[in-house]
Amino acid sequence: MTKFPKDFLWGGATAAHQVEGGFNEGGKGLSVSDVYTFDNSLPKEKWTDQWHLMTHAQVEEARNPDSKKYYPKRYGNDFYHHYKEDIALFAEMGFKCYRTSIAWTRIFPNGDESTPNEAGLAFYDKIFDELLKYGIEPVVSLSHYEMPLHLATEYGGWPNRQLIDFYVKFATTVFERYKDKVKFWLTFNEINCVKHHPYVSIGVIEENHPNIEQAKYQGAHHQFIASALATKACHQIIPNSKVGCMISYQLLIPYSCNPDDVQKTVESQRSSLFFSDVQARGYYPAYTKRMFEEKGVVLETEVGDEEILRQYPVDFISFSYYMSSAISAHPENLENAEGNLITGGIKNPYLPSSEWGWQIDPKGLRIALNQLYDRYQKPLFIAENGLGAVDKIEEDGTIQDDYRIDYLRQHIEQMQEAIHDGVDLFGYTSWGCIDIVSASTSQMSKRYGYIYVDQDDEGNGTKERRKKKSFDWYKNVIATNGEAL
Ligand code: BGP
Repeated sequence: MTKFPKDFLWGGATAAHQVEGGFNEGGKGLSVSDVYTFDNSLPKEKWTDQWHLMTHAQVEEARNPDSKKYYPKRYGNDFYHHYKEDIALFAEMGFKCYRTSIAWTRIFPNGDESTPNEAGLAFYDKIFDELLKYGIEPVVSLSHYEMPLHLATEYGGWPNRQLIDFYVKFATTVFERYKDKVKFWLTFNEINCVKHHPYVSIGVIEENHPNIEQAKYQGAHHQFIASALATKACHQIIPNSKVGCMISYQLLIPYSCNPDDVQKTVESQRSSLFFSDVQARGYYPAYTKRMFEEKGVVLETEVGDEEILRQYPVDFISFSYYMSSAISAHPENLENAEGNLITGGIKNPYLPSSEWGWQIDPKGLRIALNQLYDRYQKPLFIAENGLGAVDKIEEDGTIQDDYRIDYLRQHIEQMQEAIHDGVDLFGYTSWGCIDIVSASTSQMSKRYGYIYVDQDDEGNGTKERRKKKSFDWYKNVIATNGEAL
């Protein structure tokens, strides 16, 4: 079996808003994720609607300190107070890198201040120093669904071009502060998720938004410019830095060989890769014109935008991979097919699903790696991959998460196949290396970690950390550089 490169970056991933807690400590302001509410008691058919909306009413309730509603993202797993213990556990597993994000609102609480919050900067100094003490490389996302709420409510989020300056100010502030500690940076987490999580870039979305597609792509244009300017600044401030884009990648498969299914699948996959196309190639692809016509999008750009995009593309492509989905052009004609509630596609009868309906397709990862490498010819980094599952504590106190080991083993085997195919893959950070709050459902019970955290969906628990069976398994994977699976 093919060996992994000797300096392969094995590690784990989290995000500030899902792991840290301390939402109102150290001068931190509220981000859109701190007020995002999700009612997971609703039937799964209602879940997608919730992802599309974040109303002013929800925001006002969340701002209300006396609100009785529980906002799990604010509490994470309390990494804010447990980071030394947690990073020591990552080091025990032998992590070569650790991916997380800097909460924008710890550095600029409202996002439009002229001077940064020193307490926030000092917090991440401590995190990065702790990581480097063990020789663990930080891989840092600048914005992981964590736009300051103030920029959403007072400026309308990314559709407002002023956000470019606020973001570049934030980026250059942290590049300067951490230039001797961090060299791997990701500009926006899952930048293509604005398609189904518009609150992450637009912020407050009422049901009757005048033109949501225009807002999504105008906001994306400003993010593309911001990403390019951040890439420029990063290379100037941190000479040996590497900047990546980050997309959510679902392999899309035609449900049948009907040419209509094939065409719809090609269009759907391309509409998702549109975001990495612009960031990695440095220009809008030829298919943009027709795609925007069909969506009713007319971009407002400024002189110089094209040049900025062309001059400062990203250095590498990072992506999350959890699942694949089958696409049918005529789902209404399918008698016994079952809809995939998560992706809006069709359930693939050849694949198992997780308890949350995510279709498990390890072979799809090999296809994804080859497709992305063929498309961009830039180094690849898997920034997220993992299995959200309900873990059970046995009588003897152990957690036998063989299902998670199987999931990860199968995906790592496909990474080896892709490397054998010639793909330049330089790192892998499995998602949720420690139990954290789910982004889409706000549940703690959707556990991904090698480390169990005693906390339930309402935030109750001792926060005690406990190694699962997968902890020693992954430790051995890293120790043998992927040979022992
Ligand atoms: C990705 C996000 C991560 C993480 C992951 C798992 O879309 O980038 O933040 O949340 O999905 O999804 P979930 O937490 O909803 O199970």
